[in-house]
Amino acid sequence: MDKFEHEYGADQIQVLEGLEAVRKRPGMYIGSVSIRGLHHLVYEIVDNSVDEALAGYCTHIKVTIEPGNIICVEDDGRGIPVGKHAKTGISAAETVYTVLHAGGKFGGDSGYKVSGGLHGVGASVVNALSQWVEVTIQRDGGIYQMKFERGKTVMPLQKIGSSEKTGTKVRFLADDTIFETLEYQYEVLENRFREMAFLTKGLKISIEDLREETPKSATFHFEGGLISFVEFLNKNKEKINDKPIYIEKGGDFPLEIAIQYTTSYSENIYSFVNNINTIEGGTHLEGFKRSLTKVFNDYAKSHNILKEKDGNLQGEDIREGITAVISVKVKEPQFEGQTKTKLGNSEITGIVQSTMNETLSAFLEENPNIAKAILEKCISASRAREAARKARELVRRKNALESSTLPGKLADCSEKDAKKCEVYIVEGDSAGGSAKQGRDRRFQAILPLWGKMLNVEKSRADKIYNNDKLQPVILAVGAGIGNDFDINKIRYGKVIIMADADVDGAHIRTLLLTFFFRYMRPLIENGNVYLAQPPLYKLSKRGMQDVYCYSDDELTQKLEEIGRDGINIQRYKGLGEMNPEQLWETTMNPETRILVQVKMDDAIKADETFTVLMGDEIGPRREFIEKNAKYVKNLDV
Ligand code: 0RA
Repeated sequence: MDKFEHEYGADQIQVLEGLEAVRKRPGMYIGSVSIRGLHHLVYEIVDNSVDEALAGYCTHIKVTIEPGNIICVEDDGRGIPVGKHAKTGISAAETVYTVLHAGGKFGGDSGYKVSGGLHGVGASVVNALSQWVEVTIQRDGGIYQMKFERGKTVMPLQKIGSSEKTGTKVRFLADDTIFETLEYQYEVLENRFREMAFLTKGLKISIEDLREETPKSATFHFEGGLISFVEFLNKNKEKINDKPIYIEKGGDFPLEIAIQYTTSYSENIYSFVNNINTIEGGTHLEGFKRSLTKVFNDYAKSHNILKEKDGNLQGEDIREGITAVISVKVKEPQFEGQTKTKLGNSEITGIVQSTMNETLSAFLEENPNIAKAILEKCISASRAREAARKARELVRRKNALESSTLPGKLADCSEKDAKKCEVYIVEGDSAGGSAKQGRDRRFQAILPLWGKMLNVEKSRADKIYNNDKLQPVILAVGAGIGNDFDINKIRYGKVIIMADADVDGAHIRTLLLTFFFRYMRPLIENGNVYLAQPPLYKLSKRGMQDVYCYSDDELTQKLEEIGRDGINIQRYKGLGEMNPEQLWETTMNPETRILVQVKMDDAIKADETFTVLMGDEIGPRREFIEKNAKYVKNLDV
């Protein structure tokens, strides 16, 4: 044994039991053991360094994905304290890595931890779920190091050299007996670190992926903070106010807001509490919306842009075309909702509202041209909403007159219980025909799509109601759109998009997803939207049953199993090449098909995708589709 005593006292036994509990039920601590949980490990470690940056001591965080999926996170903060912890008798650093929820309990609290929601479970959870962890600290003139295996200390903290620098470096290899995969997705990590850099003005975060021969890397550093964030989100859109409106306030409830209007018709508001994306919104978002509605209405009235008799503009009119990011810091956040991403602290609504009222109304007074341009857009939004309501009524009346409210092209199923029913939305006539013949008509309906797809990003609701291609989708789903959408009225439990595995298929898929995202969002949130996965290859050989492969990896694997002798490989270019039986067997039979559920968690990434795809600039679009033809598979990461 080395000179550093390391005996297990009563406290330590408790510690080991604690980490054993994490290994037994990893999902309780990091959400899941899928790739999402794997990425979470990295966020946990990086969050600790971001806390050090928020405390004002760290300027640069460097993340490296090393060959073999080893993660290295290095910061230039003060270094985790190395002194002995009074109660446990072991170093503070080791305590942080071995005691559940021990982080942030050693004085010098920075105040607002990047914690809460799914985050904030701490370094000890990462330790418990890793094959090994190695922590190197530079501090107090020395270099210190400690090592762990599956949560157990194999080398307690010891001095291994001297250094005048300070900082913390953590390297770890996640446990492959716990996680489904250890293959980190560079793009997912890159997106999260970009977001973190936007949210922490001045902090530099770099990421490098050394797993392949040509390394990938990026560095994010935004002096503009949320202003840069909003400019990034709007980079392919036409702006109404060139410079985002910026609101910042320190004190007990630090608050930062950036707002920029574009000529698009969508509403993109992202909110964060302690750097966590509050996808479900909450009291801070409520305060923001109330203030926005009130300040613009007051300004419009007092400047005679809106007459008293016109009544008020609705919140949704004022939010048309808005891109905004709201970031608040709350000391004891209460997170509610299904995914624990909804802020519950009721006092925050009023605080956000009053802070924003003051700054926003002052801004409008000082910038009358911008105020006028935004209000003109709000007023036409209000007119369009009225027109949409009329169009909707027209559709309803027309439906009431016609015997059936269902679109003519729809081949419906016989089952009446919506939960058991599925509708396949299929592009093109030949695939639609095969699907109609191949389906199980008891519970599977087919809706073929025809004609040119409307670009939903650029269209207001009134046009969408009257679009020939989307109207059948609206009628088939049967639950309305926009604010009228009622998830309880959906006619099918599964809405399945079936498109070719090529660039055009990716395009139609994205257009439909955009439409669902913007106009039937609960359908995605509720998990009703799926993507069918047609096979890419068919392998046939005399005396052997046909084998289908759904990816290139699977093809390689199957070829290895079967051997290449006398084998015929058919590559499917489209759904139309399959006969009804094959389509049923490979893509529609619930026993054998693969369905990918579309998840909406990562709304920012999806919105960016949609914006690039649908936005005004055609150049980046083609390129993007080609690069990301398979992106939809990553929606749930
Ligand atoms: C000084 C005091 C405290 C933490 C740190 C430095 C520190 C921790 C980490 C974790 C990763 N990098 C780091 N750099 C510095 C304790 C502060 C507290 O308990 O609130």
